[in-house]
Formats: sequence, C-alpha cells, structure tokens
Amino acid sequence: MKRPLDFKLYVITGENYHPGRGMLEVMEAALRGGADIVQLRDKMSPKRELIEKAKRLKELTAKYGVPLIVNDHPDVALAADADGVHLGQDDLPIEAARELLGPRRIIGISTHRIEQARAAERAGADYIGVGPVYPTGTKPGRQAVTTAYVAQAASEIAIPFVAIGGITETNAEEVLRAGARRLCAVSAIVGHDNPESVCRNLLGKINAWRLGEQVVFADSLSLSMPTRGDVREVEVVVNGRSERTQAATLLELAAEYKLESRSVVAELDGAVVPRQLWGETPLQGGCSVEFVHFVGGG
Ligand code: TZP
Ligand code: MG
Repeated sequence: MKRPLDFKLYVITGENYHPGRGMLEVMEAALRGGADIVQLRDKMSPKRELIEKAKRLKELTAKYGVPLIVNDHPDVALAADADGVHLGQDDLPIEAARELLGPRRIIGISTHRIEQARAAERAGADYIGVGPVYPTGTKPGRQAVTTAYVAQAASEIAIPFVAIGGITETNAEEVLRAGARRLCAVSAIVGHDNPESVCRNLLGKINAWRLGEQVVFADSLSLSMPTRGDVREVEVVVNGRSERTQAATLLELAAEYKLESRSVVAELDGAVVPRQLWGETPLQGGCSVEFVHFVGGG
C-alpha cells in the first residue's frame, strides 16, 4: 500500500536565486530547517544534467527521510528514483503519468482554479498546488489566484493542497488564515541568506495554526456495539476510547461514525491517511484511530 502523504513545508529549488552557493548546500539548509518535501525545478538544464542533479538531490533528501519530487519530467523522476513528479496543467495528464510511475510514486499538479482542483482529485493526484497566491517573479506574468482560491480549496478539496506563489514569512499568516495548512516557497527560502531560519519560522507558523484548530470528536461520538458471534470483530482505540467494531477498513469505521462525508482527517497509529486510501486501509486489532475535524479545512 502507498504510504499516506502529508507534509507541511514544501521547498522548491531555484538556482537563479542563489548565485555563488550550490544547490545542494542551499537545499540542505532548508532540510535542516524542517522542509519535509523537496522539488527539483530546473527549466534550463538538459535532461542528462537534470538526471544527475536529481540523483544527487535524492541522496540528500533520503538522508533526511524527505520525498524528492521532480518538476515536469516523469522520465527524469524514474531515472533518478525520485519519489514523484509535479505536473503543470499543460504537462502530461495525471492518468498518463500514473501509468508511467505506477501506484506508489507521488503525483502532484499545479492548479489555478477550483475546477482544476476537482479534476486533479478525480484523476488521482496525491496533492495539488494552489497558486500563485500572490504575484511572483518566479512565475512572471501569471495572474495571482489570491487567498480566495486558498479558502475555496480548503473547504472543498480532500487531498492535500499546498499554497504557493509569493509566500514569505510576512504574508504566511494570511495564507494560513485563509485555510492553507501546507506552504511552499522558492525565492523566500532559497534566495535568503539563511534558508534554515526561514524554514523554521514558516514551520512554526504552520504548526501553530495546525495545533490551534484541532477539535477532537471523541466525546460526541457514539458507537453502536456490533453483535458478536462468528462475525469478525476487532478491538481498536478510537479517539482515545477502546471500541469493538466489525469495520474491516478505515472507511467502514468512518461510516459507523457517520463521518464519511464530513470534513474530517483520519490518523491511523499517528499517521494521517488520505481520504482516498480509507477504503483500502485495513483495521488491525489494537490499532489506534483518531478522527480530527479541521475547522478551517485544508
Ligand atoms: N507555481 C505556482 S507559483 C510558483 C510556482 C512554481 C512560483 C513560486 O515561487 P516563489 O518564489 O515562492 O513565489
Ligand atoms: Mg510543468
């Protein structure tokens, strides 16, 4: 089964922002600061060079246990054994990339309006980018989607979404207030003298918003006890309470609590399980499940 994907701070390479400093050195600083997903984005290098860069970056990110995503090129991602690919709206369709990359690699896609986000979700993307939130020199000429689209994505989209475009330490709060719980930046991080401290600061802000809004349903949930007999029952801990259930999967358990269609995040033994994997996530006896309602979405 694919590992559930979650992350908070997504850092993308941008070598033009740090002349005189090497890409690996800058990205390692970001990783030390807590970047938990990294993308190689390089529109200039020929493919052979790109593959070499991707291999070196993959070695580094693997040391930190962080996934490496390659922008634009599924073939480069495969050649460098990267963890996934990030596509634009005009790149290979998600379904075609999935054929090439298989079920386990991560596929993300940039979106600029809610219809594209919905389509990405339907097509099986693992995450979407939402942006550019603000005008940015990294994508000159691209119209900003504003925090209005961030808020829309937060209320509608179940797969992880990451806000991107012109995000800095100064405006991060505004983006988080709109409902983002994952931020991405290029220039504000790799163009800074101290990428490590920028990452720490951004991560601190993300964590503060994530912690502040968790409302656990434990007390308001009631579970009808399943009948015993020769039906398979397991004992699991749900939001801190020991329960017996016939649910074979996380989805069935969510259905018992009437949570399938609510804005809820599920954690299994401490790891977030994306909604699209609930149906294929088996419930083992003794496991611990938390259903957490995110008031702001995201
Ligand atoms: N996709 C949407 S905005 C953007 C990309 C790659 C650029 C983000 O760069 P910056 O420097 O953080 O604005
Ligand atoms: Mg692209």
